[in-house]
Amino acid sequence: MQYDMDQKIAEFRVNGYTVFEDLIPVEKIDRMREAFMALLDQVRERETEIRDVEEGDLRTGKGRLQRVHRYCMDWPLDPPLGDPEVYEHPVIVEFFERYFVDKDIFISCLHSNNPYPGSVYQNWHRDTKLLTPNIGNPSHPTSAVKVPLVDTCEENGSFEVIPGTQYLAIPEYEGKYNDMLTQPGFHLNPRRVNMKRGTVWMQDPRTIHRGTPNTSDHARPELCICFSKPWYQLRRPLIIHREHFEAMSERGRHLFRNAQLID
Ligand SMILES: O=C(O)CCC(=O)C(=O)O
Repeated sequence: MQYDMDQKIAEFRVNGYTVFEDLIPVEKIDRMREAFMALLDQVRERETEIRDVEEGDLRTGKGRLQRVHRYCMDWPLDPPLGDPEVYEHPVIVEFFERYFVDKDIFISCLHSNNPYPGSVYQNWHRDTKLLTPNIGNPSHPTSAVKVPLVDTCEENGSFEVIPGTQYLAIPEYEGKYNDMLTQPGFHLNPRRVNMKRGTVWMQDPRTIHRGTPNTSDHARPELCICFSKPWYQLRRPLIIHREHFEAMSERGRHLFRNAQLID
């Protein structure tokens, strides 16, 4: 599949997200889902209380219950999850190098947010603080590629986003978006990010969004890989296993150079 990268970057800048259809073979995604769900189900069995921080071991499920029937999990680079044809996919890396105008980007998170049947709306929110009050920065120093492991749709809790809100920089609004946007009569034009597996999408964390209820009979797992500018300071370190780091290509080691290695 050929992509018009200039157009994708323009879409991302205009809408605060963009979609690359059919980037990853579906068979690969299906193998990843099987491994991912085995780990996520362990988190789900273990984690019965809502908490703020992921707990546990990467290889037996490092995660948490975020909200009712919605689980976050950090995932390990054990195959088939840690696949260079995903995390160093030339299209994904080129996208972020060009968006950040920087060849020295690094991978700063391997995370996921996964609504199970019974999950409810999240509040409208952003995934980052306002860095420059009253100035809508043309770009943000960190952004993510999301890799859905199932087809996503209105029934299984697809992501909902309000395009174009990434440049909002009014300090008085911060932290109040849900109250503002759910007021009766507030006019909104949100979009659901529905896609076939094998498709990936890029999300500017500033764009206002929320998770939606999963009313289907299956979970909606989705990998999140964050890419950042070289100077970006992480709130919590990305942890990966040394054996994976040592087996990576030169490009892979460069992308994961700021990760904390464990044995
Ligand atoms: O993936 C989703 O459905 C929403 C996740 C999200 O917005 C978050 O947890 O910040």
